[in-house]
Amino acid sequence: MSELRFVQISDLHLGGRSYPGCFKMPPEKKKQRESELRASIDKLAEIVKSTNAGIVLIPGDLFDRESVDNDLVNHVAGVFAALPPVFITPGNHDYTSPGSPYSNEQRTRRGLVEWPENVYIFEDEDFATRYLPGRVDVAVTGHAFRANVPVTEHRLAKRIPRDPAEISILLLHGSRTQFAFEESQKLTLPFTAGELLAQGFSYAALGHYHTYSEIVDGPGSIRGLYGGRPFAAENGSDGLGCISGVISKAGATELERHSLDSRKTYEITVVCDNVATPEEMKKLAAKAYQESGAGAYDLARYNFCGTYLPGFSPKIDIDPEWHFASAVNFSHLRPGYDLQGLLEGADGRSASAESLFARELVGLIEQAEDEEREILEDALDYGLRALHGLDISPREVD
Ligand SMILES: [Mn+2]
Repeated sequence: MSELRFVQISDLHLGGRSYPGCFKMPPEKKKQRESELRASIDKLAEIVKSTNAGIVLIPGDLFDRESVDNDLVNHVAGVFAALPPVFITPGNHDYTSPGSPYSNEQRTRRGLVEWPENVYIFEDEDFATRYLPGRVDVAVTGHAFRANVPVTEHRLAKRIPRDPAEISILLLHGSRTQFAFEESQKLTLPFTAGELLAQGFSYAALGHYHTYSEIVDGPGSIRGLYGGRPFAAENGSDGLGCISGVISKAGATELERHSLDSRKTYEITVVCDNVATPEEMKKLAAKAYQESGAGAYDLARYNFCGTYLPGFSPKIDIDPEWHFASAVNFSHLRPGYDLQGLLEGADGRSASAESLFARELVGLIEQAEDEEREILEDALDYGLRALHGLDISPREVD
């Protein structure tokens, strides 16, 4: 039975303004981080060699945008030249266009090096199939985004025409609909696990979603896989690196994850119970920091939750000495109003506007469900803040 060792990576978003894992950081650190991410390409090449892979699969978003630095593109092309065949499906971020880093026109105009012959970049929206050089038993089918415009059609609902091969690989950048609401990425090129499995590919390398997930068929073979985001991210998730494994006509086996990001990410929860000043918040953050075990080399996201007493804007900065970079999320922090007191006060003759407003909103909240309920809870929060003369700028929401 034919077998093929592979390495899969996608969604690196190289050259992104704030992604990957750049957090908000001063220019010097940003430069350092960018050079680390560039070095991860060399690390990837070492993994491809040490795992003895015969193919590299990149299902999209290798680059973050059209106007990525020449140096970075040339570096990637140079490193890839020393690898076994590399197949790339341009995603919604690194779509093919006259201005794309994959474009031949740009190559001469911008001074980019030529993409090496062992790198196969799919160029059309329609699926196309190429045989792996030297292997008539392996065919790779892929497609390309041609703009960052969401594709809504279920393109896997119809059978993808392709040449036959013992091992058939699909490279797809799109949204498995079952997870659409868990992911912040745009819904594009939607498909269901059933539609993918019905295509009968040996294996599908999937990109676009930033969390790891597998698609398994009836007998339990891995038929598709999102490798996830390779680098640490501002939402507190660790980088997932790249995946190596073996593909046969029965699916993928021997899957192994290889880290590419030497920095760990910590998600740190800071529970507030009617805090009254920024100083109190800072003390709680310091305690959470000490208990977290996260250090100066690490990346950290602080999630504040619980309640604060109205009268100040509950926002603080994290000490830049604590971590290489940090992010702060205040969106789960709620004002600790005496809501019960306000509701009781709504009955009297001298009911305040605040009490009447609270009663009205609480009545609506009790009748509402799901998203509408959340909106009304926010309305109550913003409204009470406004009545207290507090900051009502929109909160960061997940
Ligand atoms: Mn994408």
